[in-house]
Amino acid sequence: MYKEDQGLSEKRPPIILFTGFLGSGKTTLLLKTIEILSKENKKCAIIINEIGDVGIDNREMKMLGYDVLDLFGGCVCCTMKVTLEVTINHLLHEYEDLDYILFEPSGMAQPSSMYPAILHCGYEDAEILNVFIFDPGRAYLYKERMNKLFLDAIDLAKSVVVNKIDQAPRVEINEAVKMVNEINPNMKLFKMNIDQGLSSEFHQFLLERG
Ligand SMILES: Nc1nc2c(ncn2[C@@H]2O[C@H](COP(=O)(O)OP(=O)(O)OP(=O)(O)O)[C@@H](O)[C@H]2O)c(=O)[nH]1
Ligand SMILES: [Mg+2]
Repeated sequence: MYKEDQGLSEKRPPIILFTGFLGSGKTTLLLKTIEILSKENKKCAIIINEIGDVGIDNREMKMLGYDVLDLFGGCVCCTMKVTLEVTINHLLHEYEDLDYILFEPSGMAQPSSMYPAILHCGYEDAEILNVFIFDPGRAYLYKERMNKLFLDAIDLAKSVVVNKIDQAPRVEINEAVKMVNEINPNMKLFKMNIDQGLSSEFHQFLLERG
């Protein structure tokens, strides 16, 4: 009712959700993504768990014209659902001309736990661009110790970025690709060294979803 009152029912900025386990490269990808999007004159808002954690300088980001909303208190999955919902609603009502919302949940958060809050803001699954960042050097860990978490995360992902290909031996990269393809053949897969920049295919993928 609130949304209709505000006349905001039609266009919502897609949410790009950067999921992936600790240290996989989420923040690096988020930062490169806003760089690309802002060059295309897209207006982005970023939601992250704790600014200090990810090394984003709030003042610097604000000077560049980005909105950084800090969800204090750590893990979104267990304690921050209400806050996430409030934050997204706030963005939708305060900034009507947003092109994208970028969100990096904590590396400990189960991606599926983010969905209820986002869907509650009126989003549909198709508007949530869930990008899972996968460090192939950790494939053994996902396979043996975190299988359930991994299956859920890949199953929900619209895209998987197999990252750090500069570090991983080819056999590990191939194994990582095989693992994700077996779980979710519908997602779009990219192999990248995010530190060096984003591939033009990924760039295109982002803009197509805008
Ligand atoms: N060699 C290499 N290092 C990378 C690549 N992408 C990211 N890194 C490095 O990996 C480290 C972790 O990257 P982050 O982007 O902070 O990872 P994160 O997933 O946000 O980490 P948490 O938020 O702590 O879970 C940083 O030192 C990055 O510079 C890559 O493609 N190759
Ligand atoms: Mg991070």
